[in-house]
Amino acid sequence: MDDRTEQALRQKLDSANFQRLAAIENPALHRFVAEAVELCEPDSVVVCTDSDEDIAMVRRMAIENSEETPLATEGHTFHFDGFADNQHHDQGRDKENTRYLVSPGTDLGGRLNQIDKQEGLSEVREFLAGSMRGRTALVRFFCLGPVDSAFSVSGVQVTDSAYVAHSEDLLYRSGYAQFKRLGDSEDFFRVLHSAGRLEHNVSADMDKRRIYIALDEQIVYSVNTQYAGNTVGFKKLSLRLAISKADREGWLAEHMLVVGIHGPGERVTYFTGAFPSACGKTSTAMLPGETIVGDDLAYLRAIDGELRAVNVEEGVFGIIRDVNPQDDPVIWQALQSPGEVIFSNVLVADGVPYWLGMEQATPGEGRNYSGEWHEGKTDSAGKEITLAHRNARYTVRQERLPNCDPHLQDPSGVKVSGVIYGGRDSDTCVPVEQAFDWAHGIITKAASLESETTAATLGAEGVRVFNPMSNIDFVAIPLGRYIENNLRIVEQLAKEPLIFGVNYFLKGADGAYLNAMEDKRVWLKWMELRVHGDVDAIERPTGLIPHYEDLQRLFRECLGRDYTRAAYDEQFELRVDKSLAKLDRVEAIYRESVPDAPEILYQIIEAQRQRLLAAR
Ligand code: SPV
Ligand code: MN
Repeated sequence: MDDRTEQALRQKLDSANFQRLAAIENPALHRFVAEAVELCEPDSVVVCTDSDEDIAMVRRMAIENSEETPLATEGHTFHFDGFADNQHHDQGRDKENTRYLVSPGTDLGGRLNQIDKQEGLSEVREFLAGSMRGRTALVRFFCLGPVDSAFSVSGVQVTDSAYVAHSEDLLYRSGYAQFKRLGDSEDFFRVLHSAGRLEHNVSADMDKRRIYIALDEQIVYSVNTQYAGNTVGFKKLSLRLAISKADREGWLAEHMLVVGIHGPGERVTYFTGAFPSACGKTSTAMLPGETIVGDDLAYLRAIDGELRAVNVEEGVFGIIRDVNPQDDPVIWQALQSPGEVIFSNVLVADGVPYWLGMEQATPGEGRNYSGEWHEGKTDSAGKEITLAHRNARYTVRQERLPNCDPHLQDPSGVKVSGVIYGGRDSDTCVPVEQAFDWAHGIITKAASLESETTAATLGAEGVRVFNPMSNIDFVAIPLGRYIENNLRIVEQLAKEPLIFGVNYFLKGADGAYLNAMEDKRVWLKWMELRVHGDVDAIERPTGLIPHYEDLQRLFRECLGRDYTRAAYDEQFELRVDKSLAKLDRVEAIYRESVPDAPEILYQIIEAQRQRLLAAR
């Protein structure tokens, strides 16, 4: 360690903590921590190892500093994020203020929110300067993906929020031991976070909320926010770093669940699935009777001719709204049982958490993110304050779930046989449809994905937006190149996985959903059978759809209920005009804003257009 670094560290780290950091012989790590400490000026720094005591200490700190408060059930705590009114709050990802720091001459494409590196750095450094005075900085080490595997990526976070660090302990594999094996490699993700000035334990300066990402240096800066999507650096912030790294190294980093679908006999077939936030991803990963590898982030690699996937995480930061015994029995059970769970932005009354859509009686008053809450409470603009936030969340370790897949920690991941893409689409796509082949699927299901916006990001809800691969917010490389990487991964595979499009949100003429939430169980079982060639399909201009009889049998077997021909006809109707309009919209976006879109994209779109016109 150079003198200057050592001097900076010795000022704030006592000898035990200094030794822990020095034991990782990595100059780039030492410099990163030293610079963070010099900039943010915490009173002290605690370096956490992988030990149970350190993890327990972080949890205790979160309670002692009142970022979290215990609930009645053992192990449960709650946390609130900032709230001024329904328009100004800290309870979703802030896309507006999440920017890439780019050097002059670098062009990431017009689509990405970017800022000149010098300008952005000086702004965020100004907000971070002295931000940790009076506080303890925590240094945490994590491994993204299973440890000791071709997929493993190392990450370090410096944060002054014990809630953030505690969340990370539930969500990620410990990585102190892995950092010790890194040698002097500079190839690791770095995240520097400060919650900034606090009022009532929440970030107060929301107007100075910034999340800035330096791709080349693999550093994320996050300040004046606590919402996990803006601060838990190894979630979406590192997904951006991972997409850039994967592009350089020839693999894929995706906003995807990984689930094992249990077919006839002992057969387990693995699928990955990309859905925008709050569009059924976690509940697909948690289907009753199936097993979950991951619910949010996956790394995929071609290994020995197979597409293999791992969960980047080992915990779930899930949307709690609509979790009820009927629709999400596994999660419901975990949220009712003792054991570590963090509830965020729920209503609390007498030590019990409540949320929207839980389908239980809820109290007329209690405490929520707006302070003391009572039914009918409004914000300063006269808008209703709901009892819990629509993007309220729970954080839980996956191994606590009875449906956790045995391959969660498998260093070689699971073999992917099918890939699913789904958005929130009220009027165009059928509930389930197989693509003709990989390229057709990547272009018409993945790269053409559109979805109506939700509460998971700040801003208006219900607006149809273009969201290729459900990854638009995180694609840190030119979009055409990213699509090309997805197209080309199959060149290394002995057999192409099947691609499916799903739509859980189709509505009828009366505006009501045409499907129940549980219907997705049937769609997944059908896909599983398709992978193995156990059922036939009907060819249409947009792909291959199920035969009525197969679905009728699966509805009976999986859900114990009848599925009528009339329901099938309505759900699987070919909406020619809507499908054509979608092709036009998508093509226009590529022509206007994706200069490096591959030519094959236009060819596949045009061929689909011609098939639709012929069908009409
Ligand atoms: C999402 O919004 O897609 C999430 C939660 O999974 S977070 O990205 O952490 O906000
Ligand atoms: Mn997500």
